[in-house]
Amino acid sequence: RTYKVAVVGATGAVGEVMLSILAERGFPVGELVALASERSAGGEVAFGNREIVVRDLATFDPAGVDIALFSAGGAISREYAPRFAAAGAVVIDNSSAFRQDDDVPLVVAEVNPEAARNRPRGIIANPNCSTMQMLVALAPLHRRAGIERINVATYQSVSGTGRRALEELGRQTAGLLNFQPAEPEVYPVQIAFNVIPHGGDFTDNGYTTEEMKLVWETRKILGDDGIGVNATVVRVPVFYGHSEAVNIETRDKLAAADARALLAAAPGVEVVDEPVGGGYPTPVTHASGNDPVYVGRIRDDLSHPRGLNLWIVSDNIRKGAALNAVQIAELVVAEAG
Ligand code: A2P
Ligand code: 11C
Repeated sequence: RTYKVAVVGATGAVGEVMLSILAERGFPVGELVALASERSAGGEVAFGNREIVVRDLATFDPAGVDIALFSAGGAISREYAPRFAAAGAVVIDNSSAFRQDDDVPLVVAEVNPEAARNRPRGIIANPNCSTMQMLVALAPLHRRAGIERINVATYQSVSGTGRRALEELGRQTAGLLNFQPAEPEVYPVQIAFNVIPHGGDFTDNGYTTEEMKLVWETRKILGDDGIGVNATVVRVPVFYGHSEAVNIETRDKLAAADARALLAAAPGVEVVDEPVGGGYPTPVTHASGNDPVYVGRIRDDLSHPRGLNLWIVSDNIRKGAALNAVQIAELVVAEAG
């Protein structure tokens, strides 16, 4: 059978890639509905080799939608996702609106696919991009050696912030090269030729929301509240692809060579780890536009008997958002047999 699929936020940085991945993977779409705000209603978005007219979410009747992929921000999800679910759709939500709710599963397709089946509210949450790529790589190591603590510093690209941030990086870069001052709008300070230790919003404990998501999303997805996560999130002037310098401490010793072998066999992972120039993944050389989570720089921690270092890079819009959402939709479709 085929499915009526709605993409909410179809004109956004994630939404447009959801559409292309649905087409690329040959998802059984009977009818595709592209939804966004009134501002872009009437315009067109690409779906495979077709153009689809964008419709206004506010006036759309969700009756008959089988699967809805949401990526239009938390406020839109909070308002509309329950309405789509009530109308019978399975909602796969890319925002942070429902991720912490006990009755909403938080699913990484390669890590805890079975969790997608138990969705009492008809909503499945898609994790944050930085958690997503980290856990695709760490879950196999956790299963083998028991991760007790994760220390992570991220290098997150501007596409994670959305289309306006992509434009801001381009505009500031071109401007500065032409001796024009950078005028920050999306970010609080200049992003071009700079790094900013700030992702999301600041919370009461001094950490940012992007940092705290790494803490509790990791525990929920791995089903282990004992894992310690120490995170620093940094925004860097990269268009697509998040990078992460990760140090783990495991219960059992996991040597770098063993970790490399485990990762080489892990679903969704590609190991790029040669100790020579270019023998490691970067956003531009590997991740951007591609599906895998790339892992390199796998090293024993010289300061800790059960410590291990890794460098994890992935396209935040693909595996970090749109691809995993479509993989969840594939899990839902597979349930039907
Ligand atoms: P629109 O293009 O009409 O503003 P990004 O994360 O790249 O900024 O994209 C956000 C997505 O969420 C866009 O598709 C945007 O549509 C959509 N969106 C934002 N506000 C609304 C709204 N009030 N109703 C529906 N879609 C919205
Ligand atoms: C970023 N990870 O790079 C973010 C954006 O919770 O889904 C996505 C926010 C989220 O800023």
